[in-house]
Amino acid sequence: MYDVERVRADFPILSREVNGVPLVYLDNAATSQKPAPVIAALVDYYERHNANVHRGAHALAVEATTAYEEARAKVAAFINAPSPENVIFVRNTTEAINLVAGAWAAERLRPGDRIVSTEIEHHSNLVPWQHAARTSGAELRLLAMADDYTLDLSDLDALLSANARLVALTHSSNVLGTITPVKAITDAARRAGARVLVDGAQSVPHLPVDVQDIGCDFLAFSGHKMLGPMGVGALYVSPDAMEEMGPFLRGGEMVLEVTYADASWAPPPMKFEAGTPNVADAIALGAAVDYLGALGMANVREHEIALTAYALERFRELEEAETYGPADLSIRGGVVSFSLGGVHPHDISQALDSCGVAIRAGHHCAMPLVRSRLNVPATARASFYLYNTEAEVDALVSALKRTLEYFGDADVRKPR
Ligand code: 7TS
Repeated sequence: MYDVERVRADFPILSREVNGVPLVYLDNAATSQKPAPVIAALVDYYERHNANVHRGAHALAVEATTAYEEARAKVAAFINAPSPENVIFVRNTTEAINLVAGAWAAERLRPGDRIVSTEIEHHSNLVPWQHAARTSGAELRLLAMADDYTLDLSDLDALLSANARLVALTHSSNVLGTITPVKAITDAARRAGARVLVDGAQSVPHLPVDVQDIGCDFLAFSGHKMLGPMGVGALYVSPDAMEEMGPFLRGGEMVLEVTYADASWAPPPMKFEAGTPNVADAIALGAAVDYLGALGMANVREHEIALTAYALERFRELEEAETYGPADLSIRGGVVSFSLGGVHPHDISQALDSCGVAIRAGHHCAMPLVRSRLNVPATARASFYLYNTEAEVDALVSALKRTLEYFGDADVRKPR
């Protein structure tokens, strides 16, 4: 039985107050809070083991290198990568995707090739492909969002039919919560000879993800959204795709031999980790993965489905509210984006903050989706994680009711 109160006790920040009331943290799609073992791993590293990795023979260097490589193995096991060498440490999802754009796409794409992405991407999985298309002469095409906030797959085969080389799609939308059928899309892409990049920023922290089951070539995710520290994330690369990648950054650590005239590359993953890496944060990400593994990702997912169901039910009491996302909770993550009549999302989030409730308002770095497909300038968004409770959903809904009272009927009943 999942004991959310026991989980909460591991997160020191959850016991603090904001504006004189208990913090209700519902901005987990932006970043997650950190449990004590992750914070302890950071402190332990700097108090006892700090040294640069892969280059010293002294005791601290060996300890730091061992712990860093153990963390890589933990992260690899967490997503069922075939081997730790298939996991490259990066700063975040954004850097992971840019690494693929710089090290794979820049080498492989030719004029007339096609990149397929979707209308529901975060800017991090759209802007790099706009640039890759522009610089290579490839064409960027997007799978559309259907009216039920899922991807419209009716165009998939047509989009894949002409020189598709890469499909880059999110596993779970940070705006809609939509969980996409990555496995089916990967199967179709493989048949068409295209590689597949999955943006796992909102899936790896929230549900079981198995790269070998999906069959994708790349999986990008951020440590800070999965209980780990900021500044570390990971890119999984399949063995086949790894062979097609040149280096991304060049310099120390990623070389085998260097002469004044030339250089050769170290084998992966070192080839892609030039310079001193983010050692402490990678080790603490390993501690986060241990924590998630002990809870069980299927349990985390179940908890979030129950909480999202409860939140959507309570939202029905707010007749002014409109929520955006699939009705089918089996394909929806713990994200509830909403509008509240005519109240601007930024006003909603400020009013909620005065009640201790932290949510995000804006375009959520998915400007085309919010503006052109949802047809609103911004949304308010509550996003849940493994430590949130039904009582916190109640606090959110009460605060929204108070917000509606404050802004008054005239404002909120404006026709949209
Ligand atoms: N992809 C998705 C689906 C995301 O939700 C985010 C961050 C990123 C990529 C980028 O992650 P980063 O760690 O490189 O910044 N999403 C959000 C959000 O929804 N609110 O703040 C950040």
